[in-house]
Amino acid sequence: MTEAKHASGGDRPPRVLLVDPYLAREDPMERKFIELYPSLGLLTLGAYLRERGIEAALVDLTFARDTHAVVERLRAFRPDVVGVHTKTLTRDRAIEIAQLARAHGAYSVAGGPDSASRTSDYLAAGFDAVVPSEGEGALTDLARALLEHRDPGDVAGLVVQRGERVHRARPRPLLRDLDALPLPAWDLVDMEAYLRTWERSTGERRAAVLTSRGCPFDCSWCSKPTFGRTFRQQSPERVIEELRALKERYRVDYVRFCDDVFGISRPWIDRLLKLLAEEHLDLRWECLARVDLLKPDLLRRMRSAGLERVYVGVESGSQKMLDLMNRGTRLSQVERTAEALRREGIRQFWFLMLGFPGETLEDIEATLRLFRRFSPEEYSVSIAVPVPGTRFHDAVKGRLHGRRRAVKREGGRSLLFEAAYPEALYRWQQARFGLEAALGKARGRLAPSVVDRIGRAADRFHEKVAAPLLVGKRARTADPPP
Ligand code: B12
Ligand code: SF4
Repeated sequence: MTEAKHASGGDRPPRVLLVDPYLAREDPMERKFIELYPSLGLLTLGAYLRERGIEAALVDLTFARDTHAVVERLRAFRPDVVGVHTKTLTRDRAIEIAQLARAHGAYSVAGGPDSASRTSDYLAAGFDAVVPSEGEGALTDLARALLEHRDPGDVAGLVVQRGERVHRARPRPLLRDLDALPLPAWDLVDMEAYLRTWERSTGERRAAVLTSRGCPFDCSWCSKPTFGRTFRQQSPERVIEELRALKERYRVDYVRFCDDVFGISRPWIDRLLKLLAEEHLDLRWECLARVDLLKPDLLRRMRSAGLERVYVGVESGSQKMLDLMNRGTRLSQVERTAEALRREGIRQFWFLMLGFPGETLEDIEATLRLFRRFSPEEYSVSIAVPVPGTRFHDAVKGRLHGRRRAVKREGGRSLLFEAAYPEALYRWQQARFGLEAALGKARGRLAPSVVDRIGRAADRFHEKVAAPLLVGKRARTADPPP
């Protein structure tokens, strides 16, 4: 453990510097889908600390060029604790920040999804501690413990290195009442920079809101390192309070609900929609939801309350694959929802996945047919990523490709394990979805016969040339499902 040099006890409050190491300019996906929001986890942590008399500052590297701002803040703010939010994408920078913290005599703690799923790696790489679950209570107690010279290893919810051994303090129960959380401390980041970016690209002032924590479903490939299979939600009244604050303080006119799954409880969403109508907040919004929850009558009411776009995890056009993924959805529900969305004029963004164990070329064709039938306005088709801690990962861990490659090329663009077919086949299939999407958009502008001719020619090329060439010798007929 590093002694926090600045922690002298006495009267002054503890100081915590939070860091978001995400640098948008280095994220290849960001250039494609410009989606910038400050981390709600950090904003809530900051607000929670302040409410308890702890001084909190935040360095948000999203718009930065490098980590210079962290060094400046370390010097000026002289924190007792530096708390870094972690994602796989930002792992190296998070570790660099832990080293900077150490050099400035501050205690470093990591939290967020990546450090939650590989806690000991973060400790070995230089972090003094990791909070692998909910951060509010743990970070508050850690800051106080350091100032009072108590052993951080005794703070519930923390994981620390003790000599050769990774020591897990007793677990901390999750907060029971999310309504008791303060509003996010938006003033800790440059909200105007985010809102201006959105205004430039969409004409709207967009902000993110979270109404729940966790997800009770159990898809085989889903990694839920921080909250596991738990689920808690704020009251609709508390959600309205946050929306009103965003509207009044920042003139926000479009909201992204960032919940893993929005509107899981029907009475909850019914109440929220009623309040939205009564409050006349005049917001447009988007959310991510499941096809089994989006009943047509609900979609109509959501539309009237300002819903513009829904992200849906369609994943596959094959019921067999949905079952293997333990998705818990039926193809008939996908069809019903896609039709209702189109009827209501709500944009649909489909998530699709290729390469999941058990998938054959016929299953991929079924997905493509479904895609062709509904032509969603937006989509993302990724190659299945086996994330550590998931049943999918367990099923393929004996045939993962090298770690360096995995870390460098993660994100659904590369094949990270030995799947049924070679990577080139999946890449080619992704290109077919791209062509299909372009044809979908061309419908209405080009004569239908021309569009169909192009589509059939592409299918023939796939069957006769590409597929036989690309399938190769490695095709696994009996791919064990997770
Ligand atoms: C909303 C969201 C987004 C939004 C907003 C991102 C943002 N700035 O927050 C958008 C769409 C922009 C987005 C983008 C990306 N996202 Co995202 N996103 C989410 C989502 C659905 C919710 C995040 C959230 O707000 N959670 C709620 C808060 C309260 O939880 P939290 O952030 O985990 O924080 C709590 C604890 O983890 C802990 N904690 C967190 N940080 C810290 C730090 C310290 C010091 C401590 C003590 C505790 C602590 O305490 C917090 C409060 O209790 C999660 C899934 C999920 N459920 O977490 C994925 C998720 C975080 N995203 C993910 C990814 C991969 C990305 C992208 C990299 C995608 C890409 N470009 O390829 C980008 C990165 C962008 C960025 N700015 O970092 C992955 C991360 C996986 C990983 N291991 O890295 C997740 C887990 C989804 C998944 N299962 O794959 N994302
Ligand atoms: S994929 Fe979505 S619905 Fe499935 S377990 Fe994960 S968060 Fe829940």
